[in-house]
Amino acid sequence: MCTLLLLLLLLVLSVCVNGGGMLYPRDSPSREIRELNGLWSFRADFSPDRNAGFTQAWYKQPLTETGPVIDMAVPSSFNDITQDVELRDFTGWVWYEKEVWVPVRWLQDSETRIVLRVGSAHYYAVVWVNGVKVSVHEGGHLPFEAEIDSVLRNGEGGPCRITIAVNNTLDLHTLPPGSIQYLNDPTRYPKGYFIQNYNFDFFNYAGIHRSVLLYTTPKVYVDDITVNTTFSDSTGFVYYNVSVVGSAKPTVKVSLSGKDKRCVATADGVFGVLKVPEVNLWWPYLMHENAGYMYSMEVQITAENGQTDVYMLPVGIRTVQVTSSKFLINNKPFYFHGVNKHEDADIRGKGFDWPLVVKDFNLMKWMGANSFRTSHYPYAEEILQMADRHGIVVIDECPGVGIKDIRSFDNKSLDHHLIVMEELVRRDKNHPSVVMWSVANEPASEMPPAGFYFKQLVAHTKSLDPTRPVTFITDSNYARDLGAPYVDVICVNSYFSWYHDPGHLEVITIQLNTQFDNWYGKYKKPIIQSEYGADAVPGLHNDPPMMFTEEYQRSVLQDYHKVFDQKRKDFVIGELIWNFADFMTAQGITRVVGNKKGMFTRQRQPKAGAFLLRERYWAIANETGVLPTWAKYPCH
Ligand code: GCB
Repeated sequence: MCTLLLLLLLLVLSVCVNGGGMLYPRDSPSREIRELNGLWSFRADFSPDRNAGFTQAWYKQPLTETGPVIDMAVPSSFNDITQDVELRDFTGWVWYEKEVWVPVRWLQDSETRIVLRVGSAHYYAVVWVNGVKVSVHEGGHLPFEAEIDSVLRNGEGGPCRITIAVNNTLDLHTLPPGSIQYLNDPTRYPKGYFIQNYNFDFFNYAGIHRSVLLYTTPKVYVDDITVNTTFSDSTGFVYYNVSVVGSAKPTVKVSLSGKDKRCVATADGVFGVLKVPEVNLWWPYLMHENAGYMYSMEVQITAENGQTDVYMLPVGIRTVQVTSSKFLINNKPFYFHGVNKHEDADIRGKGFDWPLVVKDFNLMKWMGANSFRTSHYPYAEEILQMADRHGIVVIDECPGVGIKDIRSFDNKSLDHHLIVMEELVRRDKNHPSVVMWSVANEPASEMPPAGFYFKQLVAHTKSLDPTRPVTFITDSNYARDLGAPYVDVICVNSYFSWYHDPGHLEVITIQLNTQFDNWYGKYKKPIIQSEYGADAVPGLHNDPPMMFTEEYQRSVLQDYHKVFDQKRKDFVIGELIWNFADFMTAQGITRVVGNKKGMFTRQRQPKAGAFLLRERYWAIANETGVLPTWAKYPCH
């Protein structure tokens, strides 16, 4: 009973901290959606200071009237769409524009609220509707919105012109940090030459990466919903909190239906609890034959004037808990046998693409992967929805990557980092697949400001969501890491026989044993090997193994696995391979057209390592003995 009351209290507290909502747009009897994906007009601002678009106010007129435009696909990164090397490597403002007709019925009904939503634009974005600025957003990988009905209704009619300027310049106070470097030596560089430096190992793809859409709600609407779940014996409990805008005393009706559409629980009021008899818990893939069970929660609000709004939220009922040596889902030990990913593919770069998403989930399931980390930034909401439905467990990482410089620990950076965590938790808090927040990847956590920085960051994240553990990914020395005391789970990256002692496979087992014993000895917290691996150029072979061959990659994995198999009896709770697939990086002498540590090529064809991991992951899953015969490897 105490736990239940505590959950309710935490729920109310967490909602207070979160403020306004960012619910995924869904249609319903009271809401409509219009996707604006497809072809947009596009112009990169090649002026020396990249500022001509603003000084000449390109947003005030159709983009074609400002100069030459090209067709651009949305969503997509713009970098690999043309044959132009300058556009591929462009740094600065690019301009997108689309004309759309807004349905007259939306405009005529003054009780309809019209919202423009951008799923993600990398990195800064400014949005105008018919030349009127409606939104400015800083940070890629997360959605932002603007209410635009007043702009549309005050206009002169005709199609609505949406202009979005996007800037891919990172600076030291953004996540991830980067910096522009002017190279002024006229004997070596052209006049005005500059480059962008960044401390992370993936190509800085840019543009409008996720869907742009218009959607409607009534003026009185469900602004946010937060759910927390638990269970006792066979009864599930869904604690919910609904925030409503536009009505002081709305009537709120909530109901929960199972997969068969039958209603299993109802409740009234802005917050409360749904009691679910004979609950179907949300279980991870391969841990239960009915993995990824999702209920549908319908929230219906009615205002004093009779106006109603309906929102349907998918809900999975599960618990998460961390002990000194275990990660528990629904009170059962969970072992992460999974992958690290990137949003990355040929041509579209980081642009959202359904065929790619479905293929990647099929490959993960083929491999027996039960989890992934959203290295090194939040992935599209649709990917998390897939993870919910397929029971794939997610470590949800914010874009805190490349925090290597002393200046990226200053107050301005910290403030921005806290805001990004707020946006991330606000967006992803209701996904059962998300079991842990990662606030950063490989920061310089031995630098003195790191102690204060991570203490604040972890505490803030826990105040936003008291129900999930928090971590960051470290590659520091266990004895000098100043952030590790604040995390719930230690996540360590190491590349023995690759970046250290390259070519010496024989060091792996000894160094990995030492790594685990040191970290566990000091912190007594469960450990995930959050990255390990080696580059393999597909089709390159050598026996005995040599670096960059498929045989070497396979051998590195095998040696790591020997140690995992010992330590997972004790306190190692997971292994995430770096990386699921090859991915693009900046050009440099250690990268051969990108990072080749994938188990799959960038085109998603398996390398030798993929088959090894497949054997291993299915074997681990079978140890639990819960799988019916039909699900056992090799199943298809
Ligand atoms: C790491 C980073 C990851 C890199 C990887 C590598 O430690 O977290 O972003 O891509 O190593 O391959 O170097």
